[in-house]
Parts: sequence; C-alpha cells; structure tokens
Amino acid sequence: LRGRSLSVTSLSGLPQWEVEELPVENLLLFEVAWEVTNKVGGIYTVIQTKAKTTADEWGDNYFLIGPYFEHNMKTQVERCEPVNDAVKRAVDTMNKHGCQVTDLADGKHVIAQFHEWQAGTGLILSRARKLPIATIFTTHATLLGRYLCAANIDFYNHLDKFNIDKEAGERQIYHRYCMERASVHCAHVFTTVSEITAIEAEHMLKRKPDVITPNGLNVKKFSAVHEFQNLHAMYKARIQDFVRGHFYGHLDFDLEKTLFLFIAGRYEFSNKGADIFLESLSRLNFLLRMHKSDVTVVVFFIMPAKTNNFNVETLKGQAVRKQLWDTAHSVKEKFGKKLYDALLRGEIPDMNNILDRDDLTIMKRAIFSTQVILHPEFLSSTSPLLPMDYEEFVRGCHLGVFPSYYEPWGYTPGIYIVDRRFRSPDDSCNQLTKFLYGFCKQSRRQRIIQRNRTERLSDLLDWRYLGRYYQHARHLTLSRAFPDKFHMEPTSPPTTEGFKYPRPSSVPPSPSGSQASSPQSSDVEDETEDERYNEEEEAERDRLNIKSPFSLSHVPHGKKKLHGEYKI
Ligand code: G6P
Ligand code: 1S3
Repeated sequence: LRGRSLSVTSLSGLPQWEVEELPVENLLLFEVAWEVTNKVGGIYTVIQTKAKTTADEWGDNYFLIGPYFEHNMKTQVERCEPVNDAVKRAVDTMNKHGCQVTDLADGKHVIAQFHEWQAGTGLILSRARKLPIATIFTTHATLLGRYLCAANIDFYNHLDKFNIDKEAGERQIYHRYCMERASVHCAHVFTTVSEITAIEAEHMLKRKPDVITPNGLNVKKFSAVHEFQNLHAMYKARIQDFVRGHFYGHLDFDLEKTLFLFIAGRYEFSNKGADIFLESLSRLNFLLRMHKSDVTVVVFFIMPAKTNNFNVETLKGQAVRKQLWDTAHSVKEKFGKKLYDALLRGEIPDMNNILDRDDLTIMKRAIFSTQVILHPEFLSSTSPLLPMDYEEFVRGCHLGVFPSYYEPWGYTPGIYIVDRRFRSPDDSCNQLTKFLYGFCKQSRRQRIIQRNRTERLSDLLDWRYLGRYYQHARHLTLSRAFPDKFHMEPTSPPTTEGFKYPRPSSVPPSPSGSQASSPQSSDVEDETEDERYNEEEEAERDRLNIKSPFSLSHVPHGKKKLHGEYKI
C-alpha cells in the first residue's frame, strides 16, 4: 500500500510541497483526547476546528474519542449508529463485555493519535499489549512546563538546568509526569505544536519531537472586505447591548467611543498573562486619564473558572443585572422590614445575620459591575447573558490581548508582540501598555484598515494549509509501525527544524518611510495613512516612560530583545 502523491496549491505565497496521499479506504484513524467535545482549553479548539478537514479526507474511517459528559453529549454531538462494520462490532463487543475489545479492524491498518497525557494510557497499553496500531503521541504542552511557569520560574532561560524528576515529585505531579513521559517514549511518532515546545519537550520529556504540527483554524473566506467589516459592526452592537444591560443605571460613558478588549483561554492566571494584562490595563487607565482621553475601554476575561454561589446560573435566573438601583432599593427595604419586625418584638437584630444569602448575592453582583468583566464560562450562542459564540464575540471586539508567559501555540497572528522572555515583567507591562495606548489613540479609520490587514493574515492559520503536518505525522507512523507495507519518501516536510512563516504581504513595511506605493489607488491611500500612523506611534512610544506602583513576581530576565523574522 503505497500512497499517491498529491500536489497542494500554496496559499498566499506560503511554501509548497508534495503531500503523500494515504489510501484511507484501507485505514482507520482514531484521535483520542480529553478535550474532544470538552471545552477546557486550546486542545478543544484544535480538535474541533480540524475535524472538518480530517473528515473530508477520511470520511467514515475517522473517529474521535473523548470523555463522556452528559451535557456535552446533549449539546455537541448527534447520536448515531456506527456506519463502519469493524467499529460497530467493536462497540457491540464493548457493550457486552465491558471495555475488552479485540482485533476487529477487518484487515484495515489502524492509526491512533493520542493527545496529551490523559489519553496516553491507551497508547502505553496498545504498545504493551503489542496491538497492531501505528501510534502518535501529541503533546500540546508539557506538564512540567505548565507547573514551572505557573510558579513564576524563569523557565525558558533555564530549560537545561532543571532536575525534572525532582521537580515533578516536589510539585506532586510525578505520576502524571511518568504517564506523559511513558506515552512520549512508547509512541511511534511524537509530535508537538511549535518549535519552542519541541525544545521544551526535549528537556522535560527527553525526546525530540519527530514532527511539529502547528495548529490551524477553519478560516472563513470573504469575497469582499465590507462583509467582515459589517460582521464586526453587527456583533459589536450585541456586545454594546450587553454592556448597556451590565452597566444599567450608571452607564456614564459613550458606547460609540468604547473599545472592547478581551483575553481568553484556559484559566491559568499567570501562564496566560492575565497578571500582565491587568497590570497593563491599570497603567493604561492612568495614561488615558492623564491625557484626558474620551475613550473608554471595556475588557472581557473569557476564562472558564470555578464559581461560588455568585455564578452564571444565578445571573441567568434573574434579570436584576439590568436593575442595579432597584436591587439596592429592595435590599434596603428588606433590611428595613427585618429591623422593624425585630424592634416590634423588642429585640436588637443580629447584624451579622440580617442580610441573607440572596442579599449577599445581589450585592456581589453590584460589585461585579466594574469595567473588568469576569465571565466564568466560555461563550455560547445559547447563553441568555451574552448570547454569542466565541467567534462572533471575537469579531465584535476590537482587540484580543494574549500576553501569555506559557503558550505552546498562540493562535493570534502577531500584530503586536510582547516580549516575555528577555524582558522583566515590568518592562513587558510597559511594552504592552504602549501597544494598548497606541491602539486607543487610533481613529476608527485606522482600526478599519487594521482589521482588513488582520483578516488577510488569516490564511496563515488555515487547516487547509496546516493540516499537512498531521498528514505527514500519520504517514510517518505507518511507515514505522508497518515498514513492510508503508514507505516514506525521505523528501518529506521539515521535522523539528522549525516552522517559520514567511512575512505576509499584509504586514506593514519597515522602515515605514521606504515603502514604495502600491499601484492600487485605494491601497496607496491606506498605506500612506498607516505609515504616518506608525511613525507617530513610534515617537509616542519613545516619549512614554510609564512607571507603576505595582510590581510582579516573575524574576527579571536579561535585557536582550527578540527580533528577526516575522513569527506567529
Ligand atoms: C465596520 C463597519 C463600519 C463601522 C466600523 C466601526 O467597519 O463597516 O460601518 O463604522 O466597523 O469600527 P470600530 O472600530 O469603531 O468598531
Ligand atoms: C494547549 O492548550 P492550553 O490553552 O492549555 O494546547 C493548545 C492547542 O495546541 C495550544 O494552542 C495552547 O498554547 C496550549 O495551552
């Protein structure tokens, strides 16, 4: 069974290579992950967005396996009978005998890709029991990397210095770390999502990944720029509605001059840079006030987090968020009545108990009505609070801010890049504050131009292009697991040598003054305005030297600055 060659057209000038097309009709592909239909962090997005491209290629021979959660079953999948006979019999057998499944692949070769340590037991057991399965283990982060970074350790500058067994033991993750490491070493093919994480894996897991499989997205194509600009306006209007409700009774700012910013991801406060972002927002606030700016910034933290009695359910059940004044009034009334009743009985009421749990919830909600908004669940179009899907919400906002310290793969194209490796946290905050302040000073027209440019960058993240790295990993594992049946040409895509994007044509030129005008008149106008703005912004950045009363706990890094080619 030798694959056919398929030439894939390059997108937007990205490199082109030959992809071996696998005879998928004679194969079964399984992908196993804790985040299949289970929104926890970025792995969910990878699997969810990649599903279509993979299903297009593999049809009914592609299967995703994840944990069973009743709610996710109801909302994210449709029940059906397996159409594939081998899988049907396997499922029947599982139903009859617990989870004991046998070799029922009907002569098809099986590839199983396991994501992260939770799924790794399947891989380890497959190898221990010598099942005829070609295995791939993909790590989207390393356990130790997450833990060490979360402990504010200068991780990337000390990768070769850690005693990893000891660190895992001390952080009480030794058993998980062992499973992760065993999965890595049992796999025919080991992959990870970025060059930096490949280096991390070499140090934390002691195996160099065979393939880097960068993450993509399902990029929607628009035939004209006004289409996505209109979408921005439409979704922004919904966010404005939410903000109107949220700030009901004390909406003292102009929504037309309000910018919506957000950060989103797994709730790892410092790993995802929420600490840096908050600090920078405080500095931005100071600058906006100092310069008497009429711009208001509303910020959303989209991070699923644990909640107490004050949670989204409470908010869903009641509409009081639109009536803060009425709430305060009714709490006062209730308080007054209890006091009155107690006095009638000749008692002095116990002040510690005079407010009940409901009153406290309502008052917490009032405290919640600040300009940083914590929404402790992912967005969904069925939420009565802010009925929008994440993609719609992103379109409606003006800027996403992801100043993560630990982010194996960041989805955002690098419009502004905050240096978290060679700068101290304080310097990183200053850098981010300058970006934010520069953004706040943009005119609407400048934002529109920037949105056009960002949209053009989206090609870089399209699974139609990036899916090829997964194809490559699948072919490689078949050639290792079944070398007599599958062959891999040595002229394959690069492995861990790195995945570097070419500079996209939409990136503003540098230095700005040397830019030759584009022949299209409208573009000329845009470029000129961008250039002028860039120069002003640069001057402003140099002029600003922001200091803050706050300090952060990361140890200071060296001062060397990252520069060089454009990277995502
Ligand atoms: C889109 C719409 C315009 C609207 C603009 C607002 O471009 O097509 O009609 O004026 O968005 O942009 P802003 O950055 O101010 O939200
Ligand atoms: C990880 O999920 P996370 O949000 O915990 O995997 C993602 C998908 O590969 C990756 O984009 C992210 O950086 C990692 O952090």
